[in-house]
Amino acid sequence: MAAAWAQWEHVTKVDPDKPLHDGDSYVDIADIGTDAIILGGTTNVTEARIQPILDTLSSTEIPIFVEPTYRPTQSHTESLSGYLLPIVLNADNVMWITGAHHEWVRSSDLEWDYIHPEAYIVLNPASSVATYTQADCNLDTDDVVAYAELAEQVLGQEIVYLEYSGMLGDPAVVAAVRDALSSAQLFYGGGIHDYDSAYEMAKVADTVVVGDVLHDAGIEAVEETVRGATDANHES
Ligand code: 1GP
Repeated sequence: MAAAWAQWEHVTKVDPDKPLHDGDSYVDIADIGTDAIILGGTTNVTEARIQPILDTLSSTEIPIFVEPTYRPTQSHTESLSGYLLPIVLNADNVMWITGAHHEWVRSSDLEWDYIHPEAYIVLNPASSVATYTQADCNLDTDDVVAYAELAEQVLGQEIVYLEYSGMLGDPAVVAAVRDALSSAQLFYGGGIHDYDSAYEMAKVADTVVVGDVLHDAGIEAVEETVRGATDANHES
């Protein structure tokens, strides 16, 4: 069976720590053509914050995954498709490579069918995720490509995630990474805020992830990014 994310072109990342834009509701996100919702953020992605959002989305069909900052023990519910567990390959703090994960595995029985790792490469030194994980973002294209190959060929990762959170990345780096991957799905996230930025990054990544613009500008702006990603993937 193909992985859930194999057909994802556009994903909306909802930060449970940030309010939605005025007048928006979670349910509306399901209708804009985005392929999945990821509930994720650098901190406070806790069960207490996640559960009410899952409850609100229970009437929708859209796949919903959580990038937890808590031990992912919540049993599978109808509205939750699974967990995506970030491993930050260029973190200086081992906590974000295997540390927290080791703790979680050690302290409970996890439902592995619903837990999928993502190999993150964090590339915006000014982002809170870079600060939090003490990521070494001083990487040239060859360094980034090497991390991606390491993820796929050595660590067997099925998702490689180029994380520029808060800034638009370099499409040449993204293209170089995609060229180097054989079958891993390349997620790109960071700074996508309109049709053009979504189009540009969807041309070089398999899946674009749109986050902050949802909270800052609202669902209509995210819908524009869906159009950009769709056109990039489907124009002849
Ligand atoms: C963040 O990759 C996502 O984890 C999206 O980034 O918030 O900059 O859109 P933005």
